[in-house]
Amino acid sequence: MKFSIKKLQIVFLITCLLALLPAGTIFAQGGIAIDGVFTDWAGMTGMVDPGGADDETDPASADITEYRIYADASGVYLLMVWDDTQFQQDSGAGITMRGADGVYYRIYAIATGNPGTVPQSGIQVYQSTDPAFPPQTTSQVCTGAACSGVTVGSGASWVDPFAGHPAGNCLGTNCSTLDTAGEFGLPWSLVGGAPAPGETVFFQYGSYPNGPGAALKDNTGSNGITVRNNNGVFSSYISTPTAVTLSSLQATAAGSNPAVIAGSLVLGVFLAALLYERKLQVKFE
Ligand SMILES: [Ca+2]
Ligand SMILES: [Ca+2]
Ligand SMILES: [Ca+2]
Repeated sequence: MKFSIKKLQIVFLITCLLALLPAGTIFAQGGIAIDGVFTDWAGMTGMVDPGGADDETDPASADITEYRIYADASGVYLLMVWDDTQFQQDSGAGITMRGADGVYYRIYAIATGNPGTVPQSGIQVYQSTDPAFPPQTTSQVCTGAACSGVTVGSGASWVDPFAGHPAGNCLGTNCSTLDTAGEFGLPWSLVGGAPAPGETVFFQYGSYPNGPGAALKDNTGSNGITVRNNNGVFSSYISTPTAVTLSSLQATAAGSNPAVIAGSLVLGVFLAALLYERKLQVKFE
């Protein structure tokens, strides 16, 4: 009898802890190898361009199709995808990140050549206090090989999420079925540090053919991907910027989060019940 109550208590406690996590949380399994092979991204949290196939034609090389994010204690891993499998002109795209330090970082990558690749020299990192990255508040963190600890892998073998769209709207022999992708590994120290337990960082993807601080062309919409540190386990999920802003505020004032309040109440009742049961046991012993 005593054993089954304990078992129930454990199940109840686990249920309470799970209830505190944001809806839609996906725990990534394993890690990402930065090697130009993309099978390790299967099942990782990603967003496909909600604009659909071939929604950017000016220039067509600025047409991006999807991105994915993975993170663990070692750093953050990004996947950026372009519709083309070859490039007549270089095509710059970037993932903009709201870092744990409240600063915005843009990880800018330039796809080039036939078949399309992103060479190590094609990676640049910028920071700004303004998410629009105006020149007066933007500075370069590093570029190319000087981006210490950054790893780059790429290739034209990503399966196009809009496979079968007209080949005339992309460049390359297999471009209606394949895309050029770059995978990048960054140490947290380069992008504002790792989020502390309970804190989040936020990512959006867009193309900037005229430079990392120039006008945004194609993008994957206003929603983005959030990475949250759940006591050392990093989860990622799709969210709105507003939800992230609120969540970030809640990370420094945890009491204001309704889910945390509800969870705390449930835990409080549970602990009270546990103490009451202990008291009864002491009484009867
Ligand atoms: Ca890989
Ligand atoms: Ca697109
Ligand atoms: Ca394609």
